[in-house]
Formats: sequence, structure tokens, C-alpha cells
Amino acid sequence: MKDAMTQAASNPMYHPASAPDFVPAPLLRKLQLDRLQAIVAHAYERVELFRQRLQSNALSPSDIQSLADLAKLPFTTKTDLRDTYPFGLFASSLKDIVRVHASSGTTGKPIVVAYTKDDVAVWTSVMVRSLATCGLHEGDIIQNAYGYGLFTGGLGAHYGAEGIGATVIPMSGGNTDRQIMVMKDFGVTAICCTPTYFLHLIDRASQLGVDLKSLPLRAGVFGAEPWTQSMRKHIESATNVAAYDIYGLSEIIGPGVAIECPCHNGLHIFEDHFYPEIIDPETGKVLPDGQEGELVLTTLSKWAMPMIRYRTRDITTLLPGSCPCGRSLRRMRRIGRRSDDMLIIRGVNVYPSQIEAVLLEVEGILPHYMIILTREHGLDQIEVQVEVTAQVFSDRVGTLEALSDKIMDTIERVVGIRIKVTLVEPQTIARSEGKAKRVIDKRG
Ligand code: DLL
Repeated sequence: MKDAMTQAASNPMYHPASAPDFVPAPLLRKLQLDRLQAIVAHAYERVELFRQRLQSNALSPSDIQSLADLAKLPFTTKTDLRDTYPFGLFASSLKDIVRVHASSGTTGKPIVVAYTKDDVAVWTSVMVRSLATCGLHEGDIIQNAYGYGLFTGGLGAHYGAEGIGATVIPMSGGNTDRQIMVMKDFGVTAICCTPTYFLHLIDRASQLGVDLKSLPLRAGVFGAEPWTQSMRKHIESATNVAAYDIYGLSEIIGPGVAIECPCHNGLHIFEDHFYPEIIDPETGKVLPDGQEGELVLTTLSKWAMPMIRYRTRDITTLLPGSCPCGRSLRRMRRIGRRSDDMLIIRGVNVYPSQIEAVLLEVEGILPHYMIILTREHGLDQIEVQVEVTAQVFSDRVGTLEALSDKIMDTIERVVGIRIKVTLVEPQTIARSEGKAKRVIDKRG
């Protein structure tokens, strides 16, 4: 242990908060097993759904004698969170819960997640370790442009940035011109936001005549949606920003489940808190490292709402071999796609089924619609084209506009972002011969 730590500590990028990233694998596995046994026992005692599932499979917490035994336990899915809405999976009493967040469910209701004081401390610690991995420390000025609110991005990055001792500018999302002004005037050294929003900031800064290369901005912590190597190249050529990929999801904790290191070859998972498995999404069978499949995560140290074998729907691979940075934490390949139909628009999770549920409630609307995604100036745009009856379509223009405004308002209330709605004549939307195609993604 001493050797790995001494070696790590001599690296100029090393931050003391990163010490747990370098714990030798055998010690890490032992810690994981201890934590797994404790959390499974806690969930069994406190969460009815989990207890019933184990009992109906003739299992009990004492069946977990090794990390491999985890594969005996049933999966948890987003549907379980929906069915127990809002507090049914809480494993602590409300008096011990200091925070809740929420994220999109597959229909109208969000899914709710909870944290005790200790859970918030764990979350802060993994965010501190994430930012430390990106080379940030005391003295950095971090502009946090993730949305504050029920979304975990804002407060997650905020606590991490404060925890590392940096100066945090809690900008939240939007108000692009002001973001650029602050970035320039306050001497911002790092930014946290979705990668597409940063592309938009680059475009807007250029329109405003602000040369981002002349600013002290040197690191970007980008996540909450898939992005690509070519986006990284674009960011790194237009600015002096080293772009780091950060991954997380509300159900597990929020941002800070995994982070890229300066080697930029996969994201290190904070395995001492989140145990990863890769499964075949069709059969549920656990796959060995190196094979692509769906990421399943188990929280090892979250008490308010433990998640045992949560099916993330995110497709990735656990990379075999060690990373030159010396971290013992396993890496996953960046997430490029999901095994379900969830779309991520400007960092907001959107299910086509949420949009459909709103449309089907409106009189005069036909069940034929298409969701069209495009990207303009780096920002995702989403439009819904939906057929209306011939009678509605022949109404006055003002009536049609009022109807589409009403639908836009309702979708915004349900989904959380404003989506352009265009009403079209019957028979305009292409009919499909097989499975209905509801989404055209032209974002490239
Ligand atoms: O997006 C948490 C987060 C905030 C992560 C800020 C990173 C930065 P949710 O809103 O619950 O939580 O959405 C989680 O977003 O299952 C992935 O499909 C996707 N996602 C998150 N990070 C990445 C990433 C936050 N780096 C869902 N690359 C996840 C690709 C990502 N997809």
C-alpha cells in the first residue's frame, strides 16, 4: 500500500483527497465486500420491496459471502422507483433524510432520491475526488453552470467544488452572455456544465468577440449526457480547456460516480462506493471485463436509499488492465448510448412516452407524432410534429397557435424543458411498417 501511495504522491497532479483512488486492489475488494454485506442487510431490514424480492427467491443477506454472490440478487429498475413513488424505497426515516432530488420518470411523475447527512458527505467526497482528478484544487475559481434544483448536477458539483476549497460561482444553467461575462471578469479557471452547453458558450463567445484562449480557463468537467472524442477535439482546439468526462445518475448519487483522469482513456469508477457489473441487457447474465453490455451499479455506502444492482440502461465496457495514472479503480469506456429510449436534451432526461402521454390527452390530436432532434450552434433542439384532425387543422390560424401553445406549456410542466410543437395535417407523418419510429435524431 505504501509503495503505491508514495508513487502516487510524487506525481505533481496528485491531490491528498485522491488517496482512496490508489488503494491496492486486494484491500479495495475487502472494503467492498464489508460494505456490500452491511448495505444489503440494511436494505433488507428497511425496504419492503427488497426484502420481499429476496424472500421470494429464498435469499437472505447472509447469502452474500463474496463479491461474486452479488449476482444472486435481483435487479432494481427505474420502474421500481416509479411504482414506489415518492418515498417507498427510502431506507431511513424522514427525520434522518436531509435532502431529496428528482429526475425524469418514464411517464408524468419524476423519480425521487434521498440522502442522509452521511450520504451527502459521501457524495461530496466523490465529487472532491472527481475535481482533484481533473487537477483542480484550492485557489481555482470554478463556474458551475449545471442546473441548480431537483437535478443533481448543480448541488453535486457545488458541494464538491467547495469541498476542494475552490471558489465556486453558482451560475446554474442558461443566461449565456452573463456566463461569458463572469468567466472573463472573474478569472474563472474551470467550468462545470454539459458538453453541448460548453460548445454553445464557445460559439457565443466568438460572436461576442471574446477569445476564450486568452482567459485563464484551463479545465472543463463535462457530463450528464453522451459526448464524443470529436467534441473534445473541438473544445480543446477552440480553448485551452482540458475536457474531462464526468458520469453519474440520480438513482446512484448524482454526478461523481466516475471520472476521467488525465490519461483520458476511460472513466475511473469510485468503486469503494459504487460497485459496477456489466450484464447482457437481454439475458441479465454478468459479463467479464472487456465485454460491452449494460452497466449495473450497487451503492455500497448510501443509507437513505441504497440501490442494489440498479440497471442504469447505460451501455459501456469495463476496461481490462491498469491505467498509467496508477489508480486502482477500474475504468469504464465512455457512455455512448443507452439500452432504452431515454433522450438527453441539454442535459435533461426526456422519455418519448412522457411526450406521448401529454399529446394523447389533448382533444383534436391524432396519435401520430414524430420527435425531431437537431443541433444548432452546439445546442440541442427538439421539435414535436403531431397530426391534428382535419377539422382542427382547418380552424383559424389563431386557434391552432393557441392549441400548440397549450401543448407546449403542458409538455414543459411534465418534462421540464420547452419543446417546440408543430401541428400538421392528417397523413403528414410517415407511417411505419414495423415498430413505430417516433424519434429522428439528426444531431450527428
Ligand atoms: O445527469 C447526473 C450528472 C450531473 C452527471 C452532472 C454528470 C454531470 P440524471 O439526470 O439522473 O443524472 O441522468 C443520468 O445521464 O444514466 C446517463 O444516461 C446520462 N449521463 C450522465 N453522465 C453522462 C456522461 C445526471 N458523462 C443519465 N456520458 C445517465 C454519457 C451520461 N451519459
